[in-house]
Amino acid sequence: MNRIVTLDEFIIRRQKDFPYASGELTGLLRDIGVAAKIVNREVNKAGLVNVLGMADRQNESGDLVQKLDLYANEKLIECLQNSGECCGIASEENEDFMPIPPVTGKSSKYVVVFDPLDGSSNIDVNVSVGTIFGIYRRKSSEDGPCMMEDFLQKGTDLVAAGYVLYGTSTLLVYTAGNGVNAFTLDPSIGEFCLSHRDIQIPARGAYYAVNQGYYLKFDVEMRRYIDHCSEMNLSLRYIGSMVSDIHRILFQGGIFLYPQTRKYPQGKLRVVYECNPLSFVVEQAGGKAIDGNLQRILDMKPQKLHQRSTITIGSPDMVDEMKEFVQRYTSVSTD
Ligand code: AHM
Ligand code: MG
Repeated sequence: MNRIVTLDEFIIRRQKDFPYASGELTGLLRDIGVAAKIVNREVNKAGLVNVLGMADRQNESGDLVQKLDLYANEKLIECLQNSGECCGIASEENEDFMPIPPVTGKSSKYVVVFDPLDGSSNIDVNVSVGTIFGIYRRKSSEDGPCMMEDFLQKGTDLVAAGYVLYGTSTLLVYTAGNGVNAFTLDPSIGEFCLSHRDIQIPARGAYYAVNQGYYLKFDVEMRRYIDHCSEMNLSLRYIGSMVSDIHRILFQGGIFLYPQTRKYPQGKLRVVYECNPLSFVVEQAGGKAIDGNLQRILDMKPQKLHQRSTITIGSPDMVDEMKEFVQRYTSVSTD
């Protein structure tokens, strides 16, 4: 039988791969793992306790916030704040970033961005949700509090990123720029255990994921591409939780699209909290991610914390094909 490798053991071993690592990044990943276990416990019993339903407010981006989102947000903030392994955090649920004062007098060089509970419309109906996170090295001086510039970095500057999927089992998937590994929570011992080493996304797959209900609101070239997916006999799978949809594609191949619509002319998904961390994971697994202008997502410099973007992400050959398809169709229709 293979020996069990826990998340803690794995990240400590990997720390040795970075000659100047001080242990802060290792500590941060562990904090995120702890918060994920706490959130997982609440997600699992959400039907039993009074955490279901809408809280009385809307989040910064105007969406309805559900109570479990607030809980997950609080737990992540608590875990990251108490350890002092980062100097600031920015959450999709908060309007502004939060500087974190040094805990033991020593200031940290990292900031963390996260979407505490992605796909929250799924909570009430017992369908998968997830947590998305990204870690950047700060740009501002370590002598003072973190600044906005620390959070508005390109995705190419990410030091680590990942997600937790609260599904039929709970998985933590992360990359520190050296491949992608997945850890499955073993509830009997309360540990995330290495379950999938060096994940490689298939070059193409049998699925496309898009909110087909918005079909008539998409631009004509996007409608043509979606027709093409259907003509190719691809199966449509759309969970409405980006983490879950991307997770399927990471393992089985396929393409996920969230194009512009009339309601979301810039796209719906947030660059800092959703697009960048998931694009980093997918690229590290050999996939690709581009925006509606066919530019690489990770090269985009966000101008504000809650900036949204269009996105096409997934298997490399399928993203390339979609790009060529849109380029060809656009040039034909403007000729
Ligand atoms: P959330 O962070 O408020 O949950 O919103 C993000 C979610 C994604 O997980 C998902 O892909 C998308 O919104 C679904 O949006 P839509 O219902 O418009 O298709
Ligand atoms: Mg989200």
